[in-house]
Amino acid sequence: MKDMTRATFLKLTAAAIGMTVLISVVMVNIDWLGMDGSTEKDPIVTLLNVMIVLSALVFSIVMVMMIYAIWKYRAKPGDESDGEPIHGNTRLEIVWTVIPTLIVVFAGVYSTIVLNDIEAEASNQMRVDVTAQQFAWRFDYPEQGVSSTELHVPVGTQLELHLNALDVVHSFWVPEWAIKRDLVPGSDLPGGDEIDNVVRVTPDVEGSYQVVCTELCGWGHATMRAAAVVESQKEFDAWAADQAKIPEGNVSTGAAGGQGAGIYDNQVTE
Ligand SMILES: [Cu+2]
Repeated sequence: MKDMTRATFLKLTAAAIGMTVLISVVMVNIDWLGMDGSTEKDPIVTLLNVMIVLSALVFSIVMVMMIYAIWKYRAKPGDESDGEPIHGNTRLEIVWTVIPTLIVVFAGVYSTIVLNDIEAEASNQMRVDVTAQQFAWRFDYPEQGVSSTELHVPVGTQLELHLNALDVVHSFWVPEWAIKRDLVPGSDLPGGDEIDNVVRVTPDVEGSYQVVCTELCGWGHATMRAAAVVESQKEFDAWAADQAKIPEGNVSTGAAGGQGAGIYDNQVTE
């Protein structure tokens, strides 16, 4: 470092910035999370992009300095001597402590702001109790008094999903909604309120989606999917009224949903 001229320093800085821009442009333009399906999606994508740029910056600085050092301080042919013993460089150590600290503090504060923002309770909410088990989903609507193996929801309404699992840990994910949360057994038992099992999401694009389990939960894990239908309030009300006619204990499996249900009924649950 001592023998680095100002010109070399500027060249390395330019190389690191150039590499950061190049990586950022490519990575930010990749559609990582697929199509939009919820109001939470946008702030999450923005957060992801900011993190990509920060990561690209750190990666570029490390790569440029490493490649420069490998080239500049390589051993001459036939040089078998040991490297010079080097100890300490206070200024360098302060710099490489302060910069990562600032980056991590910024990332922490920004993530917290985004999380508080997307988890804020809206005035129009609908509660759905989501129950996962090997290898099926069940959705109970306490306000409507109905149950289903398909998740039907009215568009533009904030869902308050209460998650619970009957056997092992599962994970609730609708890719287009960009929200994912584990379902942990025991959430409904005494002391279970210490498990943060409520997740809020506001689907804002009508259409058919899939609830996917993203926690490897057993042999049938890959089949553990359910239909998620985002529809107008009117269509939802009509569906809920239909569901209410089904006799209790006879949960509808629907036309498209619950592919995982029933397939592994004989599977031993451990
Ligand atoms: Cu699962």
